[in-house]
Amino acid sequence: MTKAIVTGITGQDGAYLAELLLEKGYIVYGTYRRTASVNFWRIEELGIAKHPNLHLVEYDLTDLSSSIRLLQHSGATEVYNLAAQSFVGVSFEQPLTTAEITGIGPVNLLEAIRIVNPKIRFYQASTSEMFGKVQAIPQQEDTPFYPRSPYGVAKLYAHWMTINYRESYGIFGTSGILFNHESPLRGQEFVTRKITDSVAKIKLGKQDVLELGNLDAKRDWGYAKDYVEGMWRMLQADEPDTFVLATNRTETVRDFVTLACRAADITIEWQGNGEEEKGVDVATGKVIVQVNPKFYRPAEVDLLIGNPAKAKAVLGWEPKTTLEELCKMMVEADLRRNKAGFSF
Ligand code: NDP
Ligand code: GDR
Repeated sequence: MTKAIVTGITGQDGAYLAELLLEKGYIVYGTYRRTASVNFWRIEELGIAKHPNLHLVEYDLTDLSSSIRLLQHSGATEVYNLAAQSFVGVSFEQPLTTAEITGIGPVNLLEAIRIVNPKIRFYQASTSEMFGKVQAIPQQEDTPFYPRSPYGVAKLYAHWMTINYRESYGIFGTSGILFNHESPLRGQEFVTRKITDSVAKIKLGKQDVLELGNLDAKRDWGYAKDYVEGMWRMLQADEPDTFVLATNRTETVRDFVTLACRAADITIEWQGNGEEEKGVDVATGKVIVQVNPKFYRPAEVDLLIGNPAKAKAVLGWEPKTTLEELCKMMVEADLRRNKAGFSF
């Protein structure tokens, strides 16, 4: 049985990737951080927390010696590095922590691979945030990078280090440049899940208003479950490489709110502009969405749209889920959770 390490199993992608690998018959070593109250709600919701082939291992990406021990003790031949301080907004407040975890952290794993077993295959979770300020539309593997946040800069360092270990030491280091991907397991700090959870609460009378920042930002949103399949395919390829995963469709944050409202049977009308913009429930006349500048970022990534043609040609990967299906799935999950009296 193939053994794989998934760092960041308590996160959205870690949970879905672990589920996929277990379905494929892998033994999975899923890493989590020691915290006062560890949160396994995602792997519990997927029903894999007690799977006999899932080993949960305490681990911190910033620690070289524990990276070495993780590889030695597991005997894994595939490492998926999904761990990161992944919230762009927080990276402006905590740039150094973000650099240590998101930028330098992956190098601990690359060094550990070099020391323990250079044949181990390594996946680095790179990001469309590295493209940042628009240099070309759509963005693809050879588009110049221009990151616009400490998070994007840190990820770019880890991306180039993955390529550098590939070229310097022949390590199978692959970098997946993934555009935004969402799901019912998305963290509530990210805009799509913040929207779907709030729309569910508004629908159920548990919340009055949803406050958002920049409604004009455009993102290429896909479904996380489709994207973890792409990660796995990247490590089964003949050669290590760099691949973009995206849907090639972009929509504004405002459009996502409209879709979420539609999925909850609410018709929304937009009034005003900029910081004065409001979303009004047509049936009741109540303001349900308003802009709060506190959610704006010091520097914004205005427009992301990716071209996944290389992933299709080399890996046979394609996104399967439309934005409408994804948004509906998220709203329905949040309606269900909020009706049951909880929402993570
Ligand atoms: P999440 O924020 O949901 O998960 C991040 C995971 O990293 C959590 O399990 C977190 O643990 C863990 N982690 C954070 N710091 C450390 C550390 N010092 N040591 C070990 N583990 C740590 O992210 P996603 O699942 O959404 O994303 C997965 C990866 O893909 C991330 O690297 C992200 O930057 C990248 N990415 C994500 C995209 C997306 O749209 N989702 C797009 C492109 C890239 P804890 O629960 O303890 O905080
Ligand atoms: P992003 O995702 O920064 O693209 O990073 P996020 O959902 O946080 O923001 C998307 C866009 O929405 C705008 N926005 C708001 N964002 C948040 N979080 N909260 C708000 O209230 C709000 N209002 C407007 C943002 O300004 C932004 O333009 C995600 C993360 O998963 C990264 O780890 C990953 O690398 C990238 O996607 C690809």
